[in-house]
Amino acid sequence: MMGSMTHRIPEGKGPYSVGCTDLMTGDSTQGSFLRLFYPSQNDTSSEETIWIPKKEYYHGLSDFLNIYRTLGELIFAYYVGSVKCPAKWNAAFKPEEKYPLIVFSHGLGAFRTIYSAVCIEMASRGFVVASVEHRDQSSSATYYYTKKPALEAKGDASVLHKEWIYYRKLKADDDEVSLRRQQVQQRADECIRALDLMLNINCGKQVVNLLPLNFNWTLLKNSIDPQRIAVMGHSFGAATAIETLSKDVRFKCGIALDAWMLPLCDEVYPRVHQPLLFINSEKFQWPSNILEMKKLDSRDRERKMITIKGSVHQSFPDFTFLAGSIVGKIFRLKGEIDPNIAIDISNKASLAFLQKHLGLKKDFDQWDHLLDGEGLNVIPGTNIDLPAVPPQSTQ
Ligand code: 71H
Repeated sequence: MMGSMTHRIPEGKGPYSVGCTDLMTGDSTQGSFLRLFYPSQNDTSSEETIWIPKKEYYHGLSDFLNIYRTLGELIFAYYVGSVKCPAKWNAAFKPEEKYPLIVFSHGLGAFRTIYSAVCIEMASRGFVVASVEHRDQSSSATYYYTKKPALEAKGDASVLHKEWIYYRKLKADDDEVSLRRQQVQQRADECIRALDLMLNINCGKQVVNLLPLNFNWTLLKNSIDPQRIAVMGHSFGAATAIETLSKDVRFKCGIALDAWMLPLCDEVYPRVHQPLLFINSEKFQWPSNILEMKKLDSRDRERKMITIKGSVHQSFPDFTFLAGSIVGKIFRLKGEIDPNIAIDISNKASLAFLQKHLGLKKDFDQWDHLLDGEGLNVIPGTNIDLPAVPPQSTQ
């Protein structure tokens, strides 16, 4: 059904081998936690990457989906416990080139590891991709380390203690808009911190990874092009990408996958000067959400919007590739379109847009037509009928 041999997360289609590692810095929630996908040296020794690395993520997903943790753990362990994503775990970074960087932001109830079909494709085309795990209580689960004084230890020794943060459900008297606005601020700050961290590594600063991994970070020195940085995200993560653009001009463009606009307030729209691409699914969107996207339109700013026919909100995260047709339909993890075709359209349109606005010298312009909504299974703009625009006063 889910983790069967026939259903796999697709491999990257570009020329680079893809490596994957995790990085956590700082002994508080103020640090960074990210999964890095990157062009790697051909490394036959290293193994593929475990897709969902800890059982706590199953518990968090269970909470998010309103199922009992013990039942959820059983189901997830059975169906996806052995799933790997097609990137070589801790393979050596491939230096001697300056790669553009993408900071990726996940959706509500998601976490850093479950957009690997997108992140791996980008890395296989020569991007370094930092997939952030947010600590704003919108992830199903995440963790950080704190310094706890070791009571038994003599002197002032302290030990690092793991703390889990789970998804915060809406309470009866919660104001969703104000909660999401608060969260999107923290999310954008986390994207910016991830950029700071990657640029420090690029400058050769030593990194202290709290995770006990063997990875040579010094190979990344001078391997990121600080002029070529993009931010990308899905749903709440797409709102995060937009908020991030408004806060930090080091990000040169953004890609919003099936954006959920509720977390954004009107004041951010005029502050977004960078080019922005909206890639929407056919089934998730509705008029008021599209109207919010339209508020970002301006004559002197590059805005593109396309819709992938037959796609659903879950066409962007990885579960769509693992579900069989029955489970896929019941949980709306799959639309009418083959998930591989849908993600190819999304990835190719993204690559074409990134080439244009980061000034890359690659062949991604072969997919320029997708940005105009031309081609099979894609439409320009939106499938959503919008209320007629009232006639503009000429006074
Ligand atoms: N929901 N990100 C969740 C309502 C629809 C769901 C997620 C259930 C996932 C399995 C079924 C959709 C929205 C809505 C903003 C957003 C991001 F594993 C994943 C977990 C989360 C993969 C992707 C995500 S989904 C998402 O930023 C936004 C508005 N959504 C969404 O939240 N309910 C609780 C029931 C309300 C809070 C489809 C669905 C899903 C099944 C699994 F079984 F395969 F794991 C995953």
